[in-house]
Amino acid sequence: MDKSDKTGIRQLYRKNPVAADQLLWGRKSNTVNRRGFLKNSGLMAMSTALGMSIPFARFMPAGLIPVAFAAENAANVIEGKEGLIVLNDRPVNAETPAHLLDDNITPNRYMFIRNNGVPPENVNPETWQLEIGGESVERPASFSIADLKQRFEEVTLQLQLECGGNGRSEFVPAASGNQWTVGAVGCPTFTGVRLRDVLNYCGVLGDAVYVGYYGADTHVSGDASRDPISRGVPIGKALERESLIAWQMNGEDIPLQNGYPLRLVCAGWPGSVSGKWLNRLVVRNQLHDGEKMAAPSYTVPINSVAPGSRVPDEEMRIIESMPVKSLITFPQSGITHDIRERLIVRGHAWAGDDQVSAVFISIDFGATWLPSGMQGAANRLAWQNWETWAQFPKPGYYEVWARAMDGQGRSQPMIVPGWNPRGYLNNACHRVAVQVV
Ligand SMILES: Nc1nc2c(c(=O)[nH]1)N[C@H]1C(S)=C(S)[C@@H](COP(=O)(O)O)O[C@H]1N2
Ligand SMILES: [Mo]
Repeated sequence: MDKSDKTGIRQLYRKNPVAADQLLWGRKSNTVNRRGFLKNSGLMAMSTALGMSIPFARFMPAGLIPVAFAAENAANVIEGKEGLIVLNDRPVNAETPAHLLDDNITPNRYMFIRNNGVPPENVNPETWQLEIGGESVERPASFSIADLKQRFEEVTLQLQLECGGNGRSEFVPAASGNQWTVGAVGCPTFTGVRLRDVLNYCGVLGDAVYVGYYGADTHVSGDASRDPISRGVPIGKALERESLIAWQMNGEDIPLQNGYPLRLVCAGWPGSVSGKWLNRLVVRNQLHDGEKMAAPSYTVPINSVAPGSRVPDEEMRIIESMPVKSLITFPQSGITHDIRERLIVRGHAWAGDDQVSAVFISIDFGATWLPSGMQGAANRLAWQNWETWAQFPKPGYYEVWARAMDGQGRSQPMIVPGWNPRGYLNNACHRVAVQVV
């Protein structure tokens, strides 16, 4: 293949990013200088492939694959979720392109879908029951949705959910699982009751350490004795004010794929702790032992490991609060922009259980960073919106990068962080391509 074959390079990038990288950047030849930046021949190949010049090329690290070569949108197939990119159809997994996450509150149709099994059919909210049990509950009980509404205070909160595997597609060597890019995240409002009100009503014994969930979805194998997933949170997280048992998303029934008619929402942690189609909660006197609680699921190495390593289960820890991250939701990657105008740049940022303290953007591959304006969260565990603008010195290919910092001063990395066997917790900076003319 020729370096100037843009379509070919895009296809190669999707199939084998490492090979595409090598072809474009000629890593094997001497096109890279000692500091890891490109020399002229590599740059010319890159500009030819892009079809335009790169004004800040001197800051472009070698090995960086221009975000302009990222995958194009595939055809959508999920009813009521138009625009989502389907990564898998059995079980259904679909992510939201970043530019469709521009709303401050994620609309139901743009909430990503991550299913481990097959959602229940013919759900009847009138007869739906939620059982509360487990060895550390004083008075096991069963509630209809009407009981929950009648007995407990109703609360509405905006809550951010992100799949632990969001960003997995960037890990090298590749990690198995859905190849999420950036769109397995959303922040709708949820209406329901506090998990702690329900647990306290039933009585939590002093030895309680964990709350596990079970849902009505079934295993893809069809084997009724197997749960697709049954995870949960430590009792401390369960008893927080923001942990909800919800029956509404954005004031409407929760979409079937997102857990209709009832789901758990424990925001800021991997989405996998927020059980959908919720029909049973267990208060445990030990770490919950449901499906996908054990390593390697939703765990990362306690100590960093070399890419591609095999890591023994006992050297893995369960993921809790998610790391700081941000998304550029405007402009859409790949736009053409008039050099005479300022470009508005905006998006959201979140930091697990923590707050975001600042968001910066760069238009020169990270050489300089400018702080953006930021709003506070609607409530704890909601994402925060930020907005700023950029102005470009001359025509050509640019990337806008965003980098958020949490309340403890921890920043997003510019490149993919610590490799781990299942490809979790990639909170690298989001990048969008802009062609300035
Ligand atoms: N019962 C059940 N709950 C579940 C899942 C599932 O497959 N079954 N997937 C989990 C995972 S891994 C994630 S990331 C979130 C996704 O929520 P969403 O599909 O509403 O975006 O739901 C979690 N809760
Ligand atoms: Mo997930």
